[in-house]
Amino acid sequence: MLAAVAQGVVGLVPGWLATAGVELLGAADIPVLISAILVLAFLLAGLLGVLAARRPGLALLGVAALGAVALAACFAGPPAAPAATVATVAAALLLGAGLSEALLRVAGLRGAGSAPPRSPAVRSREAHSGGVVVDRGGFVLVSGAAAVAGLAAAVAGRALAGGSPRRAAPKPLRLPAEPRRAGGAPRHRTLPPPPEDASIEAPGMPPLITPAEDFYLVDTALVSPRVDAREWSLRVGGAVRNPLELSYSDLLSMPTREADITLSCVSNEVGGGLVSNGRWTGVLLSDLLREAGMDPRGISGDSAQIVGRSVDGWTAGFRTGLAFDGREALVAFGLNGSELPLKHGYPARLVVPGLYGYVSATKWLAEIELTGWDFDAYWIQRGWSKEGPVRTQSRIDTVKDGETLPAGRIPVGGVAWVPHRGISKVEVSTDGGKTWQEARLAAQLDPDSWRHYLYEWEAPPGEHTLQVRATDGEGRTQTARRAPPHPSGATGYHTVRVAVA
Ligand SMILES: Nc1nc2c(c(=O)[nH]1)N[C@H]1C(S)=C(S)[C@@H](COP(=O)(O)O)O[C@H]1N2
Ligand SMILES: [Mo]
Repeated sequence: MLAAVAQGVVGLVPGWLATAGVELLGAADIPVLISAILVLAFLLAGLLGVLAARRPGLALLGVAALGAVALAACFAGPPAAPAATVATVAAALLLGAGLSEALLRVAGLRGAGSAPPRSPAVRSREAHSGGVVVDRGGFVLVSGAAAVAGLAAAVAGRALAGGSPRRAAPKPLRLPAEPRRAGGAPRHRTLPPPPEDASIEAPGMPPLITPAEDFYLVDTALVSPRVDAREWSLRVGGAVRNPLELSYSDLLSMPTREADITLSCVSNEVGGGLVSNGRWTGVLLSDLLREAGMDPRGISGDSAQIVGRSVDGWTAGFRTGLAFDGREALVAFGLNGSELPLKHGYPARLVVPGLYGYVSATKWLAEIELTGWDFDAYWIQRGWSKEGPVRTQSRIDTVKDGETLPAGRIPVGGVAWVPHRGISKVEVSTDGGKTWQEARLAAQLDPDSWRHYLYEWEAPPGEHTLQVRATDGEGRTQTARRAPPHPSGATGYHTVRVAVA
């Protein structure tokens, strides 16, 4: 319920606030929402608190209005069970009322029996208004506590929603049987297991393919939309000659393929964890677009952008040409051999190698619309840059900042990525960037995947500053210039300080 209200509120939060939240908290996602909820809950609770003390009738009206907004938000949003929704809203309102009552008592603003002594100034104001007066401390206490309660409820809501049976391991992906076509290419192209030499084993090294349950998570949905695949359909429309509407089984009956693609978030700080590597199953976006009567020669001003729209109205958009330049842009419905997990976009999502998620990777995909470049999608409206190509990045995983390690051989390794250009070289510095040593690279699984590297460091005692830098498949080394995630992705070298004893 709170999540639905928050969701409703979030849509209304002005871009500067959302962006401020993002810059403050680093992830284009939940933190923004939570800060927005906090601010709003704080303000509303404060206002109602003041009102409750002065004009209890009006405050009740306010609470009723909030209830109405909550109900509206619940029903406006993605499917919710009506009876359960009404019950939760009622329960939440009662709880809220009880809580405010308790808070007001604690703050000494209500209940004559235990009224603490008041300063003369307060008492004179009290005399003026002819009732209980809220002093500044009380205001802050009431609204602060209510805000914290609101946040706790939101977090609990998300945890509860995620903890329900649907969270259970996603089902194995079952594709329709291969139709017999003499000599034809296989309809469902799968990949062999990753070769041994594509991974380097070392303590702290992330697995080459990220398990679905460890895959990073970023979205604006406090609770993942629950989509019934049997009722779901995907529209392909806008400036196309032959608009389509495909059911889930229509989609799985098209030629499918597996692809190893590293997905990352623009909000990822240098060295951060908002990046993962998945083995995706899906239909080539270009196949789908061709089916809809669109081909690379047909791209016009009206069809310059591919916009993905989710069942909950979130949008992301990128240049149409990118679907046709040979990269494996997918409408994906499988991750690591299973159906997409609910929180990663079940039943289908977009994955475009080389683009940050916020411009491309629409989860809970409902519609693909070909439109003009002038349309600004969700995060563009909130001040993030329009194109969103992934920056070349590398991360040290086997050594943690601030660690103390015994002198001797220390494996310094991790991952480097830049879909869709691939990684050709990784270098490690153990003297804060003065000198660089080439690291051993694992075999490249796919240019769209991150690549393991390892440097065996003979570490002498002392304080050391380790750095890593990667060079892409076109020979360009990542920039040392430090930039924050906003507006187009963090740059700079991941730096780790260690003491060797
Ligand atoms: N519907 C929807 N899709 C979305 C988002 C969202 O908020 N809503 N966030 C995007 C962002 S910013 C990123 S980085 C990726 C993250 O995908 P993941 O959570 O599966 O890792 O999803 C993208 N797709
Ligand atoms: Mo993101």
